[in-house]
Amino acid sequence: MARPSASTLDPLDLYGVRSALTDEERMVQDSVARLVDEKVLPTIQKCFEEHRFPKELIPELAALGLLGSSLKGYECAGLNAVCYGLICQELERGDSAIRSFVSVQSSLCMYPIHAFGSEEQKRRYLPPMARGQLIGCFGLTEPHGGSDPANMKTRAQQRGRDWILNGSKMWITNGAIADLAVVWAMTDEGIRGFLVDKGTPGFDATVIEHKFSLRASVTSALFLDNVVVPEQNVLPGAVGLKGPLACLTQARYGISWGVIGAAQACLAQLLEYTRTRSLFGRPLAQNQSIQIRLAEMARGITGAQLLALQLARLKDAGTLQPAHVSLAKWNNCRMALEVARDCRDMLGGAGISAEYVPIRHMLNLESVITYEGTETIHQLTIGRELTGLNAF
Ligand code: TGC
Ligand code: FAD
Repeated sequence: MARPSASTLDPLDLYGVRSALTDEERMVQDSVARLVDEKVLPTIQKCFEEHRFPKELIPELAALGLLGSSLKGYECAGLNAVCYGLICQELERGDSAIRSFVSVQSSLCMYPIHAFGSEEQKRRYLPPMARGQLIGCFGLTEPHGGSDPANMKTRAQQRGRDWILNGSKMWITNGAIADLAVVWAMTDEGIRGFLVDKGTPGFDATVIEHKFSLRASVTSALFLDNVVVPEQNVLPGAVGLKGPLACLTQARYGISWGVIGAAQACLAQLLEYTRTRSLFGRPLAQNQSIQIRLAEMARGITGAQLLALQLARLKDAGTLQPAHVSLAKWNNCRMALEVARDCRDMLGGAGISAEYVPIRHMLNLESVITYEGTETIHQLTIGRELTGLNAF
């Protein structure tokens, strides 16, 4: 017989991580959650089906201060690392595409300008980017192999006070809707970052169609054919692979939190489904094997939450290392993907229907576990940290 649970625990937050948050952090989480409930969830499945990024959300994201939210000055909100994590978590509860948009704008475009840009570049680009009036994209990956960006073929050669860029970039989020591309190119001194404005002659961005994943996000290829970039558009503070990798650390941090939201969305729907669906004369949720699978999900989500919270503490303390982020990105993406896949399975045939969220999250997470460093790249980063031996 079913025994009603006396538990007051939140199934999506078993260890009460929310109670460890400050009032400000809770307020940020609640305001983003409201935006997701009211503006993202009602339309996102249709956007996914139509292969369309909901550009109309950009002013709403900007109005809440979600673009460049952890940067200080230049009209940015200057929030702490926990807040940035919670923003990503709530947005990805809606869809990875929305979190991707905010990750790219904040961590991959505004961050390098803030960290490595001249004062003039910061003043020119950051305020309109925070307002959502200027959209950025980040071009690091190339068609011949994204895992090894040190081997990039895109070249920048100095000619007087200008630089001439030639090459191509692949799988670039926001590419075709961006007003600005942060393009990383090899120079005689090493890799450098270039701010390429939309409309610069020789620069083109084309949409990659027919994706099965992140269908509500714009993914593009970038082409650079003798593109002239003035010296004033070169990031002065970044020379070498360290520059783009530092941006990836910021974005991977956000992903480590974000994917928790996707897993929570799947589990929430599954708990309801297994409670109300009756098979063999009892609720599906009253079978041991189903409960074990649900418990596994709660274990995964709880572990990921605690990991993310400690990651935030390290980030705010200024002691965050790339290996910390690699462990969290690997663990949390793997956890979320497995939760989404298992939820899809427990929904039976309904699991392939657009009426339920797990299949959309599952398909999105196939990208999330690949981009910002594949699972293997993060495992090898931890391996290198543990052994001191480079296996790349
Ligand atoms: P390696 O010798 O390890 O490093 C070169 C220099 O960089 C430093 N470094 C880092 N700095 C900051 N953050 C990190 N995460 C860093 N990792 C390394 C390192 O200390 C060194 O500094 P120095 O002073 O000695 O020069 O370089 P490697 O060539 O061996 O490569 C290492 C490896 C494989 C880990 C790196 O290439 C890598 O991470 N590959 C994966 C590439 C990747 O993640 N691409 C992502 C593209 S962007 C994207 O996917 C956006 S999706 C956005 C969305 O829609 O949300
Ligand atoms: P490859 O590097 O060719 O890897 C292929 C396989 O080989 C992988 O399984 C990998 O794990 C494995 N592998 C690689 N090296 C080793 C090794 N040493 N040992 C064992 N196995 C190995 N990039 C950007 O620059 N900007 C963006 O905005 C951006 N957005 C993206 C959006 C989407 C939807 C996607 C799918 C990708 C995006 N990317 C972006 C690119 C992404 O970062 C790359 O896809 C990723 O880094 C992997 O590169 P690759 O696809 O070329 O695969």
